[in-house]
Amino acid sequence: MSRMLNVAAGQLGPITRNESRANVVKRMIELMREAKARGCRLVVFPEMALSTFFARWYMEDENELDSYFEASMPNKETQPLFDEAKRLGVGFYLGYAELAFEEGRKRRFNSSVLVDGRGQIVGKYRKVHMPGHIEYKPDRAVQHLEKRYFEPGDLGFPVFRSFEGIMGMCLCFDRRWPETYRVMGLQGVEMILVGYNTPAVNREAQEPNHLKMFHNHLTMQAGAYQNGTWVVASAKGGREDGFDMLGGSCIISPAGEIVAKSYTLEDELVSASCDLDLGKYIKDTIFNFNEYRQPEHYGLIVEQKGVVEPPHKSS
Ligand code: CDT
Repeated sequence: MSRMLNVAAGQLGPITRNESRANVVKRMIELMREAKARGCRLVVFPEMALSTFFARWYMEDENELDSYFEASMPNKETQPLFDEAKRLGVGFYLGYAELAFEEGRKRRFNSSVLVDGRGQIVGKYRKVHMPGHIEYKPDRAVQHLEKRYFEPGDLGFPVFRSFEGIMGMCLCFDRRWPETYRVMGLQGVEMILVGYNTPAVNREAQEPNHLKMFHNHLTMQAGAYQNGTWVVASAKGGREDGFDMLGGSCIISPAGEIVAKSYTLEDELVSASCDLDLGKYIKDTIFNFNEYRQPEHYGLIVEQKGVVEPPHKSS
């Protein structure tokens, strides 16, 4: 049986603060229809795809904050996406802000779901690596309050048998961490789906802005190659409420090469025909985990969180 999977990254241009979810969903449905016309069976949308990137604003009003969250998935506003998936036979990955009522309390996660071509949820992921800060920082040109608004995910990095392959998910900042890919790599992942919201301008770090795109692709290409997996990455792009978002959506082969890339900062479908068996030669040779990994030497990775430098030699 062929294991070719035509996939697409459904990049979204800016979503303004006052844009309705209904309108964003309409834009996504347009991309799903284009994906169908190109023979794709899966479309990957960005992180928090239903709204502006609200973590750039400090909010104290809980009702205002809740207005960006989904208390169920699907819900009235996102149901048309699920209906369209079923109608077209085109699945999707959707990043969204999740409001959960668990352990007797309100919990907020930065989440994604994978939906198959029957409109059924195959799996859910909750973002593990949470960037930014908790308190308002008056010295910062732009706030990044994900740590305030979301708990770190509690589901780990599960993979799912779907689309005739082994699919995994992560979200934005997760893509910069090798652990993200390796935990899924150890479960035989064949395609990792990632949505992201990355500011195009680095206002905090002292580095040239062009490095933003370089690091975006560098980390994902390395993760793909070192685990012999496809990576399908979907960005938010363009000037959103006065802030430039990076774009740069792409599809990366298990050899680490970008095989398709966005050329605008707007709604744009980036597609490729992916052989899910392509990663096998990498998994069987250079990154044959069973043959070459030495986990007995990797203890520090899970035992220790931050850097512990060796003591200075006393003279
Ligand atoms: N949304 C998100 O995770 N953005 C991060 C910003 C990191 S810098 C605070 C990213 O990796 O793009």
